[in-house]
Amino acid sequence: MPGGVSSPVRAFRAVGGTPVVIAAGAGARVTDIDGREYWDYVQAWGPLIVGHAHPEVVRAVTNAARQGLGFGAPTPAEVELARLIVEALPSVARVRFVTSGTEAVMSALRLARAVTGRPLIVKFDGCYHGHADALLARAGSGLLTLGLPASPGVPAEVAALTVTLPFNDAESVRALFEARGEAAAVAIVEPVAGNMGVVPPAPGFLEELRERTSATASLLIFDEVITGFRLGWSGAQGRYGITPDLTCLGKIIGGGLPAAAYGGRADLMAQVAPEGPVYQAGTLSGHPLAMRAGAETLRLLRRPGAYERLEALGAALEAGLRDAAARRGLPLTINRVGSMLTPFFSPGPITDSPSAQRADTRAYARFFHEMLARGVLIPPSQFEAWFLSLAHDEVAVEETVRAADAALAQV
Ligand code: KE4
Repeated sequence: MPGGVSSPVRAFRAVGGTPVVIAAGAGARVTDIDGREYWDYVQAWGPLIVGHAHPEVVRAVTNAARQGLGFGAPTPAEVELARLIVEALPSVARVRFVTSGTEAVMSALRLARAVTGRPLIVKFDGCYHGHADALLARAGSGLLTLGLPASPGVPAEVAALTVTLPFNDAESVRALFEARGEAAAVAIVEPVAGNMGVVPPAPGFLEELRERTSATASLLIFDEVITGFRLGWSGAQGRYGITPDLTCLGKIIGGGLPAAAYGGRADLMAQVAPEGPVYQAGTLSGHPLAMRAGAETLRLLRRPGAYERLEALGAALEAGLRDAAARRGLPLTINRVGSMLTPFFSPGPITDSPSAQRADTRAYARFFHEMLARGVLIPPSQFEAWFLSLAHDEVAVEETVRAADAALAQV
């Protein structure tokens, strides 16, 4: 197994040391194979918003497993989850399930290129949308120049069809769409960035993107793989009042099991095979156990007060970390939206990838290990989001802040 892991970030390369190997999770805590317990802010990178091994989710999945482990056929569970998603997201009239966020984004981009007949993809520096070739492209020398491969194995011809703009830069959006809007199939954005660390949209940024894509008959994709059902029942699009043409979902909708989806306008989704000509398929798409885990998770999130609770826990953790850093006289900039946050080791402000990149990653690495030693597992990278769940409580936050206060003294 390259790096000894199934996904690079788990290898602790950004913070050094040997990755912890997790044996079990329960609520807001995980236990490693040596029996050490941690408050968990990785939360499997976002899906476990109701906590690890929630009894109602485990019971539902166990019962479903007794009925079989997949059929490659329509099942009631996928219809149930589809209905919940369509109910929650007014912009999503129809939805197709796939197995990973990468697959959701890859499929949505193919659909956008098919329905517009255009080749160009616009993405934003610091946003991550999975590892499809078209999205492993980085900005060329100038804003309007061709993209360059961001990984070996991505042909230059493919990267050249992806333009990367600065996140939160409405002026670059206006300039790009003025110059090349007629060739743009789609713009894709994390409406709240989570993959450069948490960076909220600047006022007017998402609005400019919506206006420019509409004005040039390009499509707008919101990649809500992280923010979907994280930032509210209607995700970031509900929180910021922007209606995308297509939305990509993942993580929370599978409740920790492999499930993702893309969906949106009925006229666009009608182009997806077998109804339309745009081909996309998947052996494990709509897997009944993942559908069941997702439906139970969303049902728990739909209960009154769930998002208020997540907001209160996020605010308490942010305040505690901020106070601890102030006591130590350390420059910590905390970006938070709801129950996702990132403390940057930087005076800030952190509003885009260049400013995020200026954070002191060595300080973060030392902080990471000091926290680990005190029983708190935070993401092993400065450029990821910490997640709170409904299983976290005031005790978890107090113990985390106490650990951070001691850890910061060692940074
Ligand atoms: P997956 O293919 O990993 O299921 O989803 C890709 C993806 C798409 N869009 C957004 C906004 C995402 O954050 C992701 C994946 N997120 C990373 C961590 N930020 C997953 C962790 C990993 O790569 O191991």
